[in-house]
Amino acid sequence: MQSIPDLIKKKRDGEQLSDEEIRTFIRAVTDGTMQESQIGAMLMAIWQKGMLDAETSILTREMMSSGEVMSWPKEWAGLVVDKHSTGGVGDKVSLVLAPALAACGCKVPMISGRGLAHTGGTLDKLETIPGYNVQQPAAQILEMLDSVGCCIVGQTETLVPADRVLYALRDTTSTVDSLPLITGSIISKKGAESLSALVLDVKFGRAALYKDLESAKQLAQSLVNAGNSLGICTGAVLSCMDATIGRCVGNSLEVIESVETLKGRGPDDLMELVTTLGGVLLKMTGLVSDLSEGRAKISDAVIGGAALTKFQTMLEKQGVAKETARSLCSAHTDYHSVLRKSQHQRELKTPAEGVIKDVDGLVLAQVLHQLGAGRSKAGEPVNHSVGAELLVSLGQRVGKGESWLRLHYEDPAPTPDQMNRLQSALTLGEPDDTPDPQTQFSLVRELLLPL
Ligand code: IUR
Repeated sequence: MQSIPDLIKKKRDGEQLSDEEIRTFIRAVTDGTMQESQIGAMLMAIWQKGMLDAETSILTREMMSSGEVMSWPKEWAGLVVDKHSTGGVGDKVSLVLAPALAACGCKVPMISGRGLAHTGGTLDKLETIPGYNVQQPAAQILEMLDSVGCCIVGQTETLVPADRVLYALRDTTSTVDSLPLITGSIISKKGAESLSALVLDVKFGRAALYKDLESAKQLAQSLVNAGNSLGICTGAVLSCMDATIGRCVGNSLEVIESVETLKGRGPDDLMELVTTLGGVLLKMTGLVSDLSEGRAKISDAVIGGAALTKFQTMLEKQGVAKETARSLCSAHTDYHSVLRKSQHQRELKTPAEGVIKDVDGLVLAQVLHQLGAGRSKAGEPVNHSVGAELLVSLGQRVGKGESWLRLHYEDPAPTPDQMNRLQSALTLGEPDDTPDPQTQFSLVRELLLPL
């Protein structure tokens, strides 16, 4: 067998690694026999020389097999589905989509992550609900899928241990943004969920990992190839991540907007994403015959209240007191009787009359991060109540001095410089501008569906 330095040299020199060599690499990472310096060198060689699709598929499979792989009852064959998003601002899709899919007959073992840098994480959002426990044993996950159809939980210690080692070292060796390494990391974890179908929400735009549509498409294709190579029916949706998804950013506020959406009062852009991603999954499972039927079925589950009922039951199963879950999900609730409200709010005003042309989601997210809504290092606490509500819509005509953003903050209070930055996120067009509704308000740009 080749030594680890030989494997590093081979990739460093731009050669293709064999299946056996990739297996040796991942085993040595998992069993701790590969030194951190060697792992770092291999990561950098992969970052620089890349991998062929065939290598990426084997890397993904070996990473998946480095730990436990879940198994499901035979009767669920074809029905076990999940979604992964490459990360956004105000991205609360999972909170609505998981229960909507459950209401349509799917089994959704959603394993989610925490926020890092300017992007939010589903687990942080759900933890704003008192009692919600993201850490669930395998037996409870099985029970929840059986009785409710969905759960939203954190990564367990036993799933894909190789990724924990590689991800931490990618962070310290500047090798995060490598197509094969991102692909292996994301898809191995989905493979360990033993999914029937997977949809990827691959974002592009100023608040996304990849800024332009073309590079996001390359990532989408790489993820789709790796998913399909594991036998998961995999599709991707390319969606724009320039502004915010919906009107709320920040953990507590995003839970409120998600529950409002489950009550049929959600913003159009969020509903577009939920129905498209869900529609693609329903089509891939064969529960519907085409995408438009899938979209309609998801929309009915949300608007008709079936998804809200699933959400309420999921909360109870994951540790939320019955009374709290019922209060959150009742038609006319005071959300802040359940979710903590920030101590302070301040409204920002429009500097002139005009049309709302643009809101820079990245700037909003960066300032909110500085005010405590996000974390810079894994494990740091976040302030759940810090956030912002957009009070206007793109394309809306406004007068001078109208409130366009409500900032929710605690300690630290925003500095004058941070207030200026927030204000700079707004771009006003001339009062007689007429924006094209199709290009301005639709987030979904392209679909990459299996044949
Ligand atoms: N999310 C993951 O699970 N893995 C990655 O490499 C990235 C995001 I970037």
